[in-house]
Amino acid sequence: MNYIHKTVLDLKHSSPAQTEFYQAVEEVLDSLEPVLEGNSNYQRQAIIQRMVEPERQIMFRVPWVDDEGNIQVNKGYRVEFNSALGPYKGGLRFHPTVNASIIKFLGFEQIFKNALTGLPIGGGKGGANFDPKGRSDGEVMRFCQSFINELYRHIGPTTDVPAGDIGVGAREIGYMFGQYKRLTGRYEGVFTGKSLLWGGSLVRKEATGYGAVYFADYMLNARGHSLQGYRCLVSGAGNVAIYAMEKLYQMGAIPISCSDSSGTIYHATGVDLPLVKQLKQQQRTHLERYIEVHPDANYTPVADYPSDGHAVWRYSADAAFPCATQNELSKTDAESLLANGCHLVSEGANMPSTHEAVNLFIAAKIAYGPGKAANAGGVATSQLEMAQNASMQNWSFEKVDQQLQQIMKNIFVTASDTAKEFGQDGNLVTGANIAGFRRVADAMIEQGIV
Ligand code: NDP
Ligand code: 2IT
Repeated sequence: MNYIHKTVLDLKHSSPAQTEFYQAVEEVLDSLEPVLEGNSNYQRQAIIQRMVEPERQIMFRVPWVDDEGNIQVNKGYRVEFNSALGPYKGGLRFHPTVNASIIKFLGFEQIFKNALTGLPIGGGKGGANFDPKGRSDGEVMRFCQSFINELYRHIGPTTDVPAGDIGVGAREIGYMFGQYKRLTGRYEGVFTGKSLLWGGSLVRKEATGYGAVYFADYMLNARGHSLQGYRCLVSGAGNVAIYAMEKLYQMGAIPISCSDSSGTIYHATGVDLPLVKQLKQQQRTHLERYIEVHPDANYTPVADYPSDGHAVWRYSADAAFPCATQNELSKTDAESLLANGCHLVSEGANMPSTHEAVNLFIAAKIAYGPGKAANAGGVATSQLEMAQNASMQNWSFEKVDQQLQQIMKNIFVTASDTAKEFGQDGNLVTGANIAGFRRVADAMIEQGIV
């Protein structure tokens, strides 16, 4: 369609060299053709052009001093993408690969993901090209303080509420909250993913991984199956992957792999989750150490990965849960998964499958839950944390977990009903994109040209 094609072309001129951002935009816009054709008002209102341009983008210098006394300089970002549905909400990523394209793709995805939760949250994302690996707690603290010395003036509990993402967990949120409090003198719910000691919510830590597994189970239930006995490939060994594996075990499935930036573990009898938690959460070390304890497991270092993809997806399994990072599942990986009998993919990570891989899953009609639907449990539980902070309450684990399950179910039903409405039964990419889009677009129209 001309309108969509022209918007993407204009974007490539106005925001050059942002490959991941174009990928995320094209995936959403491709799905919107039927809804745009059926409603000329969206085009008259220039909704697409307005949606692909962030409301505000902040880029800033983050200088800090390392343990040797050297001055280090990183680049910080916060992209406040869309506030039609509520305050900007989305995580912060600290990883050496962070750049404007990565933050914009994540912020763009976040708009539709947050809309799908049905909760009052807009979309935003931020981060820095800082690598916390190998840094002392003191260095991480000084970096976080410097990051907040600029960011504090842009965020607030009713304006923009950051949380964690890759490289940002409870430790980093603690240091950032402390500095925000010192600078503003205010003790308020400006971050989510906080420690349970001072304003965090039960289940937030587990929510993204648990949510991706609940979503998988709802997809299977609709096809007359359940996760019981499923052998599952998981990638990643961070916050999302660990709690996805925990929930898989609780639901009677068996996670047989995990990975990190150094390599992939395959353990046919089931991943030793307490060991992975110890290696990654406490020792902050590489997964290679896993085979010292379990010589029967297989470890593939990154150097030995296939040139056209990732070692983790070349094993045989019933289901796959990509939970590490973007574009970690290639076309060849998807072909290998399908050839080996995989019939369920639930994305804990953001945009982990390439566009070609997604198309193969859709064409094969397997149960495929795109990230913006399947991993929305994290941000949804962040909103439950905001609700508890605002009402000065602490809800029980069971109460939050029940709400998380209900939200994941609603997302599945909404995406699946919307797919059906547009004649694409079972295509949750189309369903999720259109359902998220309609909610945001209609709110934007009602709020005028702003
Ligand atoms: P963590 O930092 O806790 O873990 C990330 C994991 O992925 C680590 O095992 C890391 O390896 C690995 N990894 C990260 N980047 C790469 C890379 N470029 N190549 C290979 N491995 C990599 O992050 P999260 O678990 O929080 O996030 C994982 C994914 O889930 C991301 O896509 C994130 O955007 C998404 N997500 C996170 C949510 C949350 O609530 N945290 C919510 C929704 C989505 P290593 O340990 O070696 O660094
Ligand atoms: O990608 C995501 O949804 C997140 N990193 C979580 C965002 C949040 O605000 O909890």
